Amino acid sequence: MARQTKGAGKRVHTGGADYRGAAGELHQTAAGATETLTTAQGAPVADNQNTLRHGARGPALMEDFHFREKIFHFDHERIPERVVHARGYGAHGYFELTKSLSDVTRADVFQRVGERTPAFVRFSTVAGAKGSFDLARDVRGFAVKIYTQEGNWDLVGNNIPVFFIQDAIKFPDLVHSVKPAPDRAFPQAQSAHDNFWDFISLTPESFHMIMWTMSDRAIPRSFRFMEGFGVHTFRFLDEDDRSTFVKFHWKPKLGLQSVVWNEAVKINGADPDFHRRDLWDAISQGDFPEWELGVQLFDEDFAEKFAFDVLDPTKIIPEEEVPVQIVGRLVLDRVVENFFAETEQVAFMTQNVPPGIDFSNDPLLQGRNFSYLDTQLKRLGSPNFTHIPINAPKCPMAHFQQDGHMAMRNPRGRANYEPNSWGAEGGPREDPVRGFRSFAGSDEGPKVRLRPESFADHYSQARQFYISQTPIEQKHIGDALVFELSKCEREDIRTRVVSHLIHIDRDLAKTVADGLGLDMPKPAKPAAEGVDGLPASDALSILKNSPDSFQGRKLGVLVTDGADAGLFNALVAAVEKEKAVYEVIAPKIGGVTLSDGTHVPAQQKIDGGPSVLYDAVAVVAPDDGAALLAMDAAAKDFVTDAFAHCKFIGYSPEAAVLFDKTGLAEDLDEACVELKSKGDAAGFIAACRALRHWSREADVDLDAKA
Ligand code: HDE
Repeated sequence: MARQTKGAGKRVHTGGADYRGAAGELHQTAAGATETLTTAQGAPVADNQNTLRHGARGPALMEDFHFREKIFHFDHERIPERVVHARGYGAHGYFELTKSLSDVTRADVFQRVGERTPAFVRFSTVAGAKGSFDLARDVRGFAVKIYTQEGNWDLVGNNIPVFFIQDAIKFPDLVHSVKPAPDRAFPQAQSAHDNFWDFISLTPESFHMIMWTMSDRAIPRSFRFMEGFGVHTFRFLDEDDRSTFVKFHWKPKLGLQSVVWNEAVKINGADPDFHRRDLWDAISQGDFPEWELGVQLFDEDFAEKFAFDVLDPTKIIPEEEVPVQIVGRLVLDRVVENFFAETEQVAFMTQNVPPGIDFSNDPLLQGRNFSYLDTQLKRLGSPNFTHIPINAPKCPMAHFQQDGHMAMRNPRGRANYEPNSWGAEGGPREDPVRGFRSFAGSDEGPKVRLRPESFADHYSQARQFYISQTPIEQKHIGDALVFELSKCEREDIRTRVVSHLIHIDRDLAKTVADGLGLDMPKPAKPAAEGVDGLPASDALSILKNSPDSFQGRKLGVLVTDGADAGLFNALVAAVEKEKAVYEVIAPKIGGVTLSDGTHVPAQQKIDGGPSVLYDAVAVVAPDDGAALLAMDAAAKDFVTDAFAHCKFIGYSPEAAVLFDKTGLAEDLDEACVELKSKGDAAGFIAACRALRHWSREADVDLDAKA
């Protein structure tokens, strides 16, 4: 006290009790609270605003255990993010069996039709860090944990059915190449750079997957509108341990949909959380995302006959050759209570399979079976990560594992070993009948490091994927390759990529070479002669599997004061009838007053709600409102972007001035729908079921003229 110079002894402006008493503010914010704040040890806290000090302006005191505990805990809040798939978003739900598979597997989850088994799903991007944006051009993780009555089954899949590499030993190289370069630490969450394409162009087995990642599959509109795949060939085992090969597919109930690249780039700025917000909103609004589980079942004979090796994870089995049978559905109906506890701490592991499901010899899967357990120890810090509620099985568990960091469960009683002679009190025993049994494979051969010959055809299925796409989808693949390679500084890398594309499709290779201003190189030397004439497979195209429905999609309605109430209300009614949603975008977030005097709150101010956030847009404004919009840069972007991204645009007649001001008036097409009266609203929303007016792209993109 003696050394204080300012305010010494006054006790009015900084002292805990006096301050709170004087300001009264804290008492107000505490109003309604029913719980007392405590330390982690349970001691009630009297003052959470000020550290304990020797005098109001004096040094802090070590004995302030509340302060020290709080800061200590804060300092340790972070755990290592996932090395890959760091950015992700999860939700709870259930798996419901719709067709029994008891003839091919004894897995308990596939026995009883109608039974629901709890599930947790985490979607993710691969390359970016935890804080990166959602609309990176990237593979999406689609990891499902099903809490079966015979242990957790984790199907740790992606939204693309093949992978870049054939052997797990290449995974660190692949991931290093796509992640930020070690010297400069950029670029983040992007594959458009030298290191990635250097590795790819030297790894021809990656080219099938490259076709997928350069397609619109890599920029999905929503997690809800993408497929999921188990990728590898797995095995089902029946009661007698007879094996059937199986590939797993998740098919979205609302169909497939992606965005376009220019849109993705802008969404990342406008709403970096676009995908997680979409999932959160849909589930919170009761519009529960749903997928069907499909299985492709085949035997050794088929595997022998099939043109490719079923153990090669860079290959699919076309649905035309082995149909996908639908056997269940996955519904996400509950958001997490706490992101960290659930989504961040969830530990998926390919090796989590219940009795009746087993691995194949796919060398990627075999490597993954080591990696996922190993990584959990690093991230979660204790072998007891299965004690965390999100990872704990929901069936009875009994084993002799004990102790370790953060142990929540330990063996009861005296016996912590087995065999023992303590009888019924001696703990659990093995069960050869119900227990997990592995497929009795009889593999043999020399000890070698050798890629099988049967893995050597790298281009035929890439070509099959490419020819299965609609022309606009093929154009997007070409555009994506040109974009990505134009970000590579080294011309030899660009050239080397094109030298592989020649084997996939000559026209595609030519388009990319032209787009880059390159001469056509010589073709790369293929590792094997390809299979000629694989037929197109419609299942591989997004647009051939479009839903023809606006359900689950979002309309953005840009309005100003005085907007026609009848038209606005008719639009809202049509959207709701379609089971879609809408957002109001207005000059002020406070909203607008419609022509009939009703007040409509806005969800977005114009600058915060660009049209890239919506599947279709409408502009409803009277003369003066439209004139206001026509001078506003963000409102003009709203329309020009919607137009450039081939979206359906509805507009009240007065709003046509926006097209004049943006130079689009001459170019309007049938997907720009004038809404003369409320009677036109339903027709406009019905037209939106096409989702995009793709033929417009030819008029708005220089690359389409090439
Ligand atoms: Fe993963 N992968 N992976 N991966 N993977 C991880 O596990 C790995 C691969 C996939 O939401 C890690 O818990 C290796 C294919 C998803 O938590 C790690 C190889 C497929 C997720 C790991 C692969 C996947 C991961 C990082 C090559 C699709 C996110 C954190 C052999 C079938 C799961 C973690 C979640 C995560 C290793 C290849 C899907 C490091 C070694 C192929 C969806 O263990």
